[in-house]
Amino acid sequence: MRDCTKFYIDGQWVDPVTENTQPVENPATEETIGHISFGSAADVDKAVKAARRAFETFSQTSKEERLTLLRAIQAEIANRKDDLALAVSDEMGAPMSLANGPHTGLLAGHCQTAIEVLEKFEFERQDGPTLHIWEPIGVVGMITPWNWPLNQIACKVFPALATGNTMILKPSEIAPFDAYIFAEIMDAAGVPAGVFNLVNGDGPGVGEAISGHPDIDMVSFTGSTRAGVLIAKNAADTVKRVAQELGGKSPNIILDDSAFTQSVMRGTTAMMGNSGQTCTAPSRMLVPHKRMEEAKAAAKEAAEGVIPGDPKGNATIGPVVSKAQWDKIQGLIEKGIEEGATLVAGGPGKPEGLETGHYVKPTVFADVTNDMTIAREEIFGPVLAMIGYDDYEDAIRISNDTEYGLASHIMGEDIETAKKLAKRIRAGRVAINGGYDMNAAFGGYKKSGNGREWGEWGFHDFLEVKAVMGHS
Ligand code: TXE
Repeated sequence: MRDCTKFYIDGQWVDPVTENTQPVENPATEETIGHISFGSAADVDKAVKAARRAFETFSQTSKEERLTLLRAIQAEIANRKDDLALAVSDEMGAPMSLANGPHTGLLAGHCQTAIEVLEKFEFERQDGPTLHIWEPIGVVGMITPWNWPLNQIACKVFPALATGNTMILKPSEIAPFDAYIFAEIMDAAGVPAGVFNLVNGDGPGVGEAISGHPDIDMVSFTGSTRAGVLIAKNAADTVKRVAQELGGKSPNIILDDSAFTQSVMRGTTAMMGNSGQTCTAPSRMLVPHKRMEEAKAAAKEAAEGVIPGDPKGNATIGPVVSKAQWDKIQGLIEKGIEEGATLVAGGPGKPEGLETGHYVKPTVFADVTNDMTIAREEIFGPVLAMIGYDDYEDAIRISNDTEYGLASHIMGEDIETAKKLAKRIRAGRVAINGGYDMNAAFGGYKKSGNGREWGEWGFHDFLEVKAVMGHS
């Protein structure tokens, strides 16, 4: 049993101001696997005071001092990699291969990127008569979700630390154990007291205390558009900076000249990865109308090759994170059938033999039109919607006909055509033929959010710019 009921504040493991112990479930077994405390505004206040005190000195540290710190954290991450992977698998149901691979790999990757960016980053620049200085924004509140829990912590903590900020992290109450180990890593690496603080709890209890706190300068949030809007509203009175990484409904345009069967299969498998719980998931596959039948066959084969099951076994995907998510996904699968989409693979209910655990059948819908609910709402489960298009113009129109704009994908041989199309998509990212880069900007247009994470882009999110004039 993991009992992680303390908070990490001012370099100490402390009890919550008011005891409020809550269970945490393993979504694969539906058993309680441990406990955390839900904090309150009083705990947030303690953490803010510690972070504010620490900011006085930490903001004045040199780049070299912060590089030394990041390298010490990097070494501790390597020491605790197995513990982190097991925690992620236990709390959100990720197969061990995924937990040992991308989940922990992204944490280490963002740490390495922050080191490389910091080595080169110039915090001062003379522009004609003006000296521009980049300074840390101050105390940052970080609110993170459960779907890529380590990645989302890494995207915020490392650039914030590299640029001299202090912080309070509230991880998801659904998947909090990896964050607990992360706090142990920060402690073991010698992060000065008050620079990094961890307070657990839910949105209304701790999240709102963070977004509304008058002495927090910025809130960096990843999660649902629903919560992102509430956070921005609650933050408005204190005029703090709000960075939001929210939902997505990403198009994946399969061009006629792509290696068609392979592209459809790859896109289908990618949709199912992490049980579909990825904000950049290629959830709307756009295929030429005339090739819909071919696409159906390829997608069906790929979906049937995705094996849901025990995360500690050889399954390709685990369960989804909670009963609430399972219910939401089932409702949307039912809606797809009701609204007339063709069910090609999967469907409602649990996969055979997996009655315990929040397992979802890898599901593919074809002949979907872009006005159907399954084409508009973020399902956040292993459910693909295949939509037909007539020509490039139609593909672009459908791609942009969404309230989201986080990611998009294009598969095609002619790179010049793919690049032309990429420029017309209203989204923060376009991956051509699966392109991927840890230094590429990550963030959304429209209701997918504000601000940019990853690489140097993430540094700017946590910096103020000061102009000093009249000195030369
Ligand atoms: O997210 P919430 P939920 C989407 C996805 C999913 C849906 C619901 O579609 O099905 O959101 O997931 C904290 N003030 N994404 O309900 O509620 C909460 O405690 C401050 C997309 O689990 O957004 C947790 O730490 N904080 C997404 C975090 O917000 C609040 C990742 C995320 O929880 C709050 C996850 C409030 N009022 C879900 N309410 C992505 N962009 O990757 C909640 N929280």
